Amino acid sequence: MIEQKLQLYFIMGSVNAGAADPLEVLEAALRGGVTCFQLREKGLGALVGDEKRTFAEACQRFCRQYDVPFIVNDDVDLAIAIDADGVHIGQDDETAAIVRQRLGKDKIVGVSVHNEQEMLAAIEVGADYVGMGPVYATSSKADAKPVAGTAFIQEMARAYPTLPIVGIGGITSANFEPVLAAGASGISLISAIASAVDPYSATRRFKIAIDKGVASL
Ligand code: TZP
Ligand code: MG
Repeated sequence: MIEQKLQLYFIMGSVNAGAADPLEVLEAALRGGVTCFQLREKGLGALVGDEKRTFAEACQRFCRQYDVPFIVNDDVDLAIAIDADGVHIGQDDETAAIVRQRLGKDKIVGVSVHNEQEMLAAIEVGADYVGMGPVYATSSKADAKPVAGTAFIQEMARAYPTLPIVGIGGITSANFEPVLAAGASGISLISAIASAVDPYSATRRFKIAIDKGVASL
């Protein structure tokens, strides 16, 4: 079930790990129990070309070891070239319809949506999940939209219960519960894991809290 895979969704690019080795951070997150991983190679110093592909393949190998889906942000060509499990796109990227066509029906297609019209379009093209945010303030995305809170998640989860939602933006172990309570299937995180002093322990804390809490939500 895709919902289970979305529960604890880690997103990272090589620049998000700070002074740490990003592959070590990913390995720690996988050991800690993340259920999905998205390579989002963006921002100043981001890898491109062959270096990006080599890094992507290394991330993919780790994800396979842990049986965790490996999703590529934006870069459909790369996803196809290395046979990634899926692609996540925003509204300014290649359209979801084209991405679905290029990837085929068995791959995961995730779309960021910010209003009902975009939600309906995502349903229409057969997206597997939608991302909504930023739920809280974030410094991980330079061009992030205004903080949205959890109201939109709740509204869309009630109106369109068949399309899984993940919340994103500023989510921490202290504030993730309202996101799930609003009806999201999962939380996606960059800094709460990638910038943690101990990414393994940070992930474990989320994992334990989610596993404990999900039944009661
Ligand atoms: N899209 C909306 S907010 C965001 C993205 C990619 C960044 C989330 O990063 P963090 O560190 O979990 O706030
Ligand atoms: Mg994008």
